[in-house]
Amino acid sequence: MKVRTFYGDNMSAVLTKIRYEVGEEAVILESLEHPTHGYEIKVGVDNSRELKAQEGHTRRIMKEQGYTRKASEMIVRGSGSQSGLIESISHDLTFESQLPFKSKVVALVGPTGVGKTTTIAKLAAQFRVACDLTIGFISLDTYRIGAAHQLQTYATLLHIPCRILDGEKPLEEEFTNALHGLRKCDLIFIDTAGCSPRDKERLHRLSQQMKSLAQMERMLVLAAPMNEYDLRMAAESFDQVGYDRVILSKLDETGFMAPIVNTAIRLQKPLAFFTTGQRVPEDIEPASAKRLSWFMERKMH
Ligand SMILES: Nc1nc2c(ncn2[C@@H]2O[C@H](COP(=O)(O)OP(=O)(O)O)[C@@H](O)[C@H]2O)c(=O)[nH]1
Ligand SMILES: [Mg+2]
Repeated sequence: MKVRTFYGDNMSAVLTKIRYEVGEEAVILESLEHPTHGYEIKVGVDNSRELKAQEGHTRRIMKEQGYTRKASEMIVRGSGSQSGLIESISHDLTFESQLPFKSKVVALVGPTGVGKTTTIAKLAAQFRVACDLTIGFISLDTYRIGAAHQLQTYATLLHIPCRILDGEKPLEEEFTNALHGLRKCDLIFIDTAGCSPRDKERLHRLSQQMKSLAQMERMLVLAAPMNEYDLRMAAESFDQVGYDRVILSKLDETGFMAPIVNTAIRLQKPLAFFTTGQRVPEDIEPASAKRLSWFMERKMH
């Protein structure tokens, strides 16, 4: 219920005003003579219909923008203020960007072109400075000519040791050797080959590789500009590979946040980092409800 205050020369003038503006639904809460305004009456107004209409309006916009019912509920619950939306997002999604990683070895997995290699370079550069860690790279991406070279280039620029596995040799042995070579590092990032969610054979191979290798934390990278169908396919496919946390990339590239927000809610995994551009190492930040709400609000109005 909303409280409104009316003034007038006398009681009957105020009541006429109330009847005219609010109608019969007004409930008188307080009525008194006012020292300067003549007469004052406070009334309670049932605004549930107004609120329902507002809510319906917000829900309609959310639906038009492609948000699922669960995501719309999250937004409607938090509508009205930015802090409300942040609270509502924090209720439905988990954010875990803090160090240390769950393991000394961290692999980034995900579809092709989402930004895995670039994100590894950003993370390495940031953590090396912020946490004074010695970092190493291992590339499992031996499918594409030049893919490992990209990681190697970043490694050279950042003065980070980098091992590229030979795709022709037994993987486990190669990997053990690479780990041994990097044994003095505090943190090792593994770059993996991008896998199309439709390429079942390669996905199976990647999941076998991941299982056979040393204990590691896996982070799934998903790009915000991907469409809902591809995001859903990727999430389902990479379930078989397994992952602990999620990185949302390329948030700078789209104002259409519904697909990535729907997916984040569906995944039920903690969000770790957001990437927001091509610059290495600047364009990466810890994932947070506040920043996600900012990206979502950019489009909502
Ligand atoms: N706009 C934008 N581009 C990005 C971002 N992250 C990566 N990229 C670009 O996406 C392209 C693919 O990145 P790459 O790291 O090779 O993807 P990978 O195949 O998953 O390893 C490159 O041109 C990157 O510069 C980001 O956050 N925003
Ligand atoms: Mg790559």
